[in-house]
Formats: sequence, C-alpha cells, structure tokens
Amino acid sequence: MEKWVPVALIALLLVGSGGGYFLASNTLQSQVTSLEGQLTTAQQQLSEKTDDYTSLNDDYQALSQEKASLESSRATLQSTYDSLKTSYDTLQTSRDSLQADYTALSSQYDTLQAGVDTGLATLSADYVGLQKDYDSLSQMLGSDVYSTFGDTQMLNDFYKLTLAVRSLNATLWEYCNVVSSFKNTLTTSEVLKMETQVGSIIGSSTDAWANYQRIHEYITSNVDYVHDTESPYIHGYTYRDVNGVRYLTDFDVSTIDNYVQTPEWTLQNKQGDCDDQGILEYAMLRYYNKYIVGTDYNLYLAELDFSDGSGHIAVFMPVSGGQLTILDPAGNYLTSTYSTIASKAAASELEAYNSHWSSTGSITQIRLYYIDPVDGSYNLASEGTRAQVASFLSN
Ligand SMILES: [Ca+2]
Ligand SMILES: [Ca+2]
Repeated sequence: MEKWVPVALIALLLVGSGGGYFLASNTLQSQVTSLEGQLTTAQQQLSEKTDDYTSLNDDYQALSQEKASLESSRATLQSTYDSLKTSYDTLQTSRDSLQADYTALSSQYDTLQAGVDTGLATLSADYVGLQKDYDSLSQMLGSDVYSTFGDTQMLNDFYKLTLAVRSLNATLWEYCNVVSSFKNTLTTSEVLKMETQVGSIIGSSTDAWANYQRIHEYITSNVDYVHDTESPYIHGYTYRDVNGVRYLTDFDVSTIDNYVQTPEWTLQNKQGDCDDQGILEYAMLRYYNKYIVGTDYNLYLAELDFSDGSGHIAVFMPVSGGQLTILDPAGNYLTSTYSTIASKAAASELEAYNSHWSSTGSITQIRLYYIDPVDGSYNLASEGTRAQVASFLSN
C-alpha cells in the first residue's frame, strides 16, 4: 500500500498541473513557428545577397581582366609610339642633313656652271666670229676660183683668217692640253697665289719633309676628284698653197674630255681631276720651296701613259742619291714608310708605283716636265719607260 501512495500522488499532481503545461507549450510552439518563419526569410535574404555578391564578384573579375588587357594594350601602344617617335626624329635629322648637303651641292654647282659658262661663252663667241669670216671668205673663194687669186685684198684677208684660226686653236689647246696649259697654270703669278693656303697648312713648322706631307694631305683631304668638262679644239686642217703661201681652206671643230684648271681655281673650288690636283700640288710645293725654304729645288710634273690607253698626272720629287719621292694627290699615293713621307731608290719606287696602278695595266711611258714659272715654259727633262726614267733619276 505504501508503495502506491507516492505513485498516486505524482499521478494526481501531473493531472492537476496538466492544463498549465498545455498552455505554456502552445505559446512556445507559436514562438518557434515565428522564429522558423523569420529564419526562412533571413535564409532567403541571405541566399539573395549571396547571389548578388556572386554576380557582383563575377562583374568585378571581368572588369579586372578588361582593365589588365587595356593596360597591356596601352603599354604596347606607348612602346609603338616611342619607337615611331625615335624613327621620326632620326628621319628628321637625316632629312635636315640631306637638305644641307643638297644646298651646298647646288651652290657649288652654280659656281662651277657660272665659271664654265663664262669661259665657254668667250671661246664660243671667238669661234662663231671666225667661223663666219671663214664661211663668207670660203664662199667667195670657192675651190674653182683659186685660179683667180689675183685679188690682193682677198688673199690678205684669207691669210689673216688662217693666222686667226691657228691662234684660236693655240688658245683652245691651252685649256685642254696639260703641257700647253703651263703658260697659264704654272707661271710665277699663279705660284704666288698659293701663299695664304701654304702658310695656313704649315703653320709655324720648319720641318720641310713634314710640310711636304702636310701639303699633300691637304689636297687629298680637301679637293674632291671630279671629271673634266668637254673642251672644244680645232683639227683636220686643209690647206691650199698659192705662190708659196699656205692658206687654210677647211678645218673641223670637236670636243675633247679634258680641261686644265689653274691651281687657284682648283684651290677655290676644291675639286678637279688628276691634272688639276697634280698642278695644284706642284704649284704649292714650288711656292713652299722657293718662298719659304728659300731654295727652288728641282721638281717634276710627271705625265704617265698606261697600257689601257688612259693617262695620269703626278708630282715627282727627285732626291739626292738617286732617290725619288712620288706625290700623287688624285691617285692617293705618297712615297712613305709607315705613313711618313720618305724617299726611296728611284727604280724600286717606280715599280711600287706601277703596282699601285695595276688596275690600269701598267705604266708604259713617263714624261717629266720641269716648268719655269717665269713664263710657264717647260723643259722635257726625261721621257721613256719606267726603267729609262729610273735611270735618268739615278744619275
Ligand atoms: Ca683631265
Ligand atoms: Ca682637269
């Protein structure tokens, strides 16, 4: 019995308080439901935010990539621009330099053209006048009227014409033939015109050999090699002899690819071919020897014939003991030892010089001229083969 009392009591208590528990349980349930609802809403909101975030993050990643790509493109463009700018600057510099060269060349050309025009215009005028006289006289005389050469005045005029044509040819020859040019190109007055330039080249140096080399190198460094212009000359004379007098009845005029400049002209215009450069060097060396050293040493202008038919001009300086120094500005040759001017035994030096000119075959003939600057007259000191001229120089 005692055992059932507590059990019954507990059961009663449970039943007695049953209504209170029921009420409390309902309230909690409702709160849980509300919280569950709130949780669901919050979960939905979180899910939406997560979606928004993912979308934004995707956009951000895409934009980042696009930005990196744009930055890379910009760097490439900048590099291309820099490279183009450098190329443009280089081109601009080249263009300016070309423009300057062109301007200088134009000016040189104008100067040259003016000189040539003046010289040729004078010669042409002389020639046209003579040709006119000659044509009218020729017409009057005609080949079949020589038997009537009784008109003294006509014969006198014809004779004057003959002399005038010869004189014109002699004048033309002085411009187109090296040896004939000496009376214009290597006179004392021409040699004296070298004073300023020679003084400037040697400065205060009194070493004659060093000064010879300085003069030579001044020309090789400053005078450009330029081919000659064509010069007119007269040839093909036909004569008729009447009473022991020679009358010119016909002649031809042609041009020759040779023109000999004065040393002054070559110095001023800084251009010329071998004869012009050789004559300039000859004039400068003669000036130096005679007016600065005080002794007008022997010096030859050498005319060379090559086996291929061409020719050349250089300066030969004979040195005591059968030695020779060759100064050839246009041929860029100087007798030297380790780049210092020297004199060498004539025979072997002529062979070395011959090797220098191997592109023209060989040197077949040499003529050595000594020019008297008083009037440009000359003395053909030696003429012959390399061996013959070497023998002359060795004596
Ligand atoms: Ca020439
Ligand atoms: Ca010339």
